Amino acid sequence: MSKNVSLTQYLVEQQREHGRIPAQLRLLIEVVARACKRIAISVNKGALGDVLGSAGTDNVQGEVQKKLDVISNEVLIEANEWGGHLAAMASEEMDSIHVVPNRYPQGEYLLLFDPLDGSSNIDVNVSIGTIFSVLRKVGHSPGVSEADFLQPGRHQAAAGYCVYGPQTTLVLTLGNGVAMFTLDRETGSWLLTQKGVQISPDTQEFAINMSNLRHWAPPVRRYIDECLAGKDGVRGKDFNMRWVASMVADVHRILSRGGIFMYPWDQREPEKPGKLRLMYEANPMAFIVEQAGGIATDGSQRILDIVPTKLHQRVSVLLGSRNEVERVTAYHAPA
Ligand code: P6P
Repeated sequence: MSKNVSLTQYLVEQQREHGRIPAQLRLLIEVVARACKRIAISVNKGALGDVLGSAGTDNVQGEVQKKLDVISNEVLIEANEWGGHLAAMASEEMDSIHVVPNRYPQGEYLLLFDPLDGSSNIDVNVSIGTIFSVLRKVGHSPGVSEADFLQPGRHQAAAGYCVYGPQTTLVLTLGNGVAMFTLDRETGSWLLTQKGVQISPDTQEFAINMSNLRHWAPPVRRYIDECLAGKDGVRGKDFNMRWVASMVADVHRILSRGGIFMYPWDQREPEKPGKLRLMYEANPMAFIVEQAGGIATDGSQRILDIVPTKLHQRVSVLLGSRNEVERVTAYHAPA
């Protein structure tokens, strides 16, 4: 792999080869990538900067906001307001959409993000990340509202995440495969380190929060019990388990070496379909996973086909290696 293909060069080449990247979308991707660099700098300060601990406020999810949640959200908003590529933004950290102020030109795209996913890991120095999803503003009616965001994930123009770990890595899809860029801290450039990422269709590694075992629905319990039975059971092979409690880190591992990630519905809060949010966690990750040959369902349907009704709605998530996700999804089918 050439060490010197920058994100900008990659986007230009994608435009030449596939004509998939209008100027506004290319600007959007580059602006988000630059914002992720700024977030990485704040994350890496840790205890040396005034960035750890609680911000003393709650977000729309009713979760205590960490200082870095608020900082990251502000970085993404400030970076994207002026460019003329967006009509509005939506964030896990904001109750309602943020319309681009009138002092700036409005663009044709909508940007959704979880500015810093995995916040519980911030203060203990475990990988966290930024997740983003790009939709087109459909129709030409003036103005923009929350309704413009309520599109199924299959309509995404782009999706990506940045994982702030031992390396700072940007993972991106524009609908033509998945590419990974590693931040070269000496030059400040995102350099292409992998393209055409493919998830192994089979795996021996599952990711789920086992402490919820007693709360799962029977199909999930059956699948995990079979994995735990190992080579002496129906699967005929042993399984390993990983759970970082940071979706970005778990999904990045699955993209890198296969696996299945599960955050299913459970009976702790039965009125909620799941913990993770559809619009800015499940949809972008599902787009990336499918572009890498994996699949993503909510146990009964393709996540990217779910028609959203609320900006912050939650969803059950099963994603990763095709054959495993198909198996556990089949267990959910009515007998
Ligand atoms: P639990 C982080 O808060 C997050 O939204 C995902 O990144 C992660 O997969 C999940 O929640 C972890 O949840 O219940 O295991 O702490």
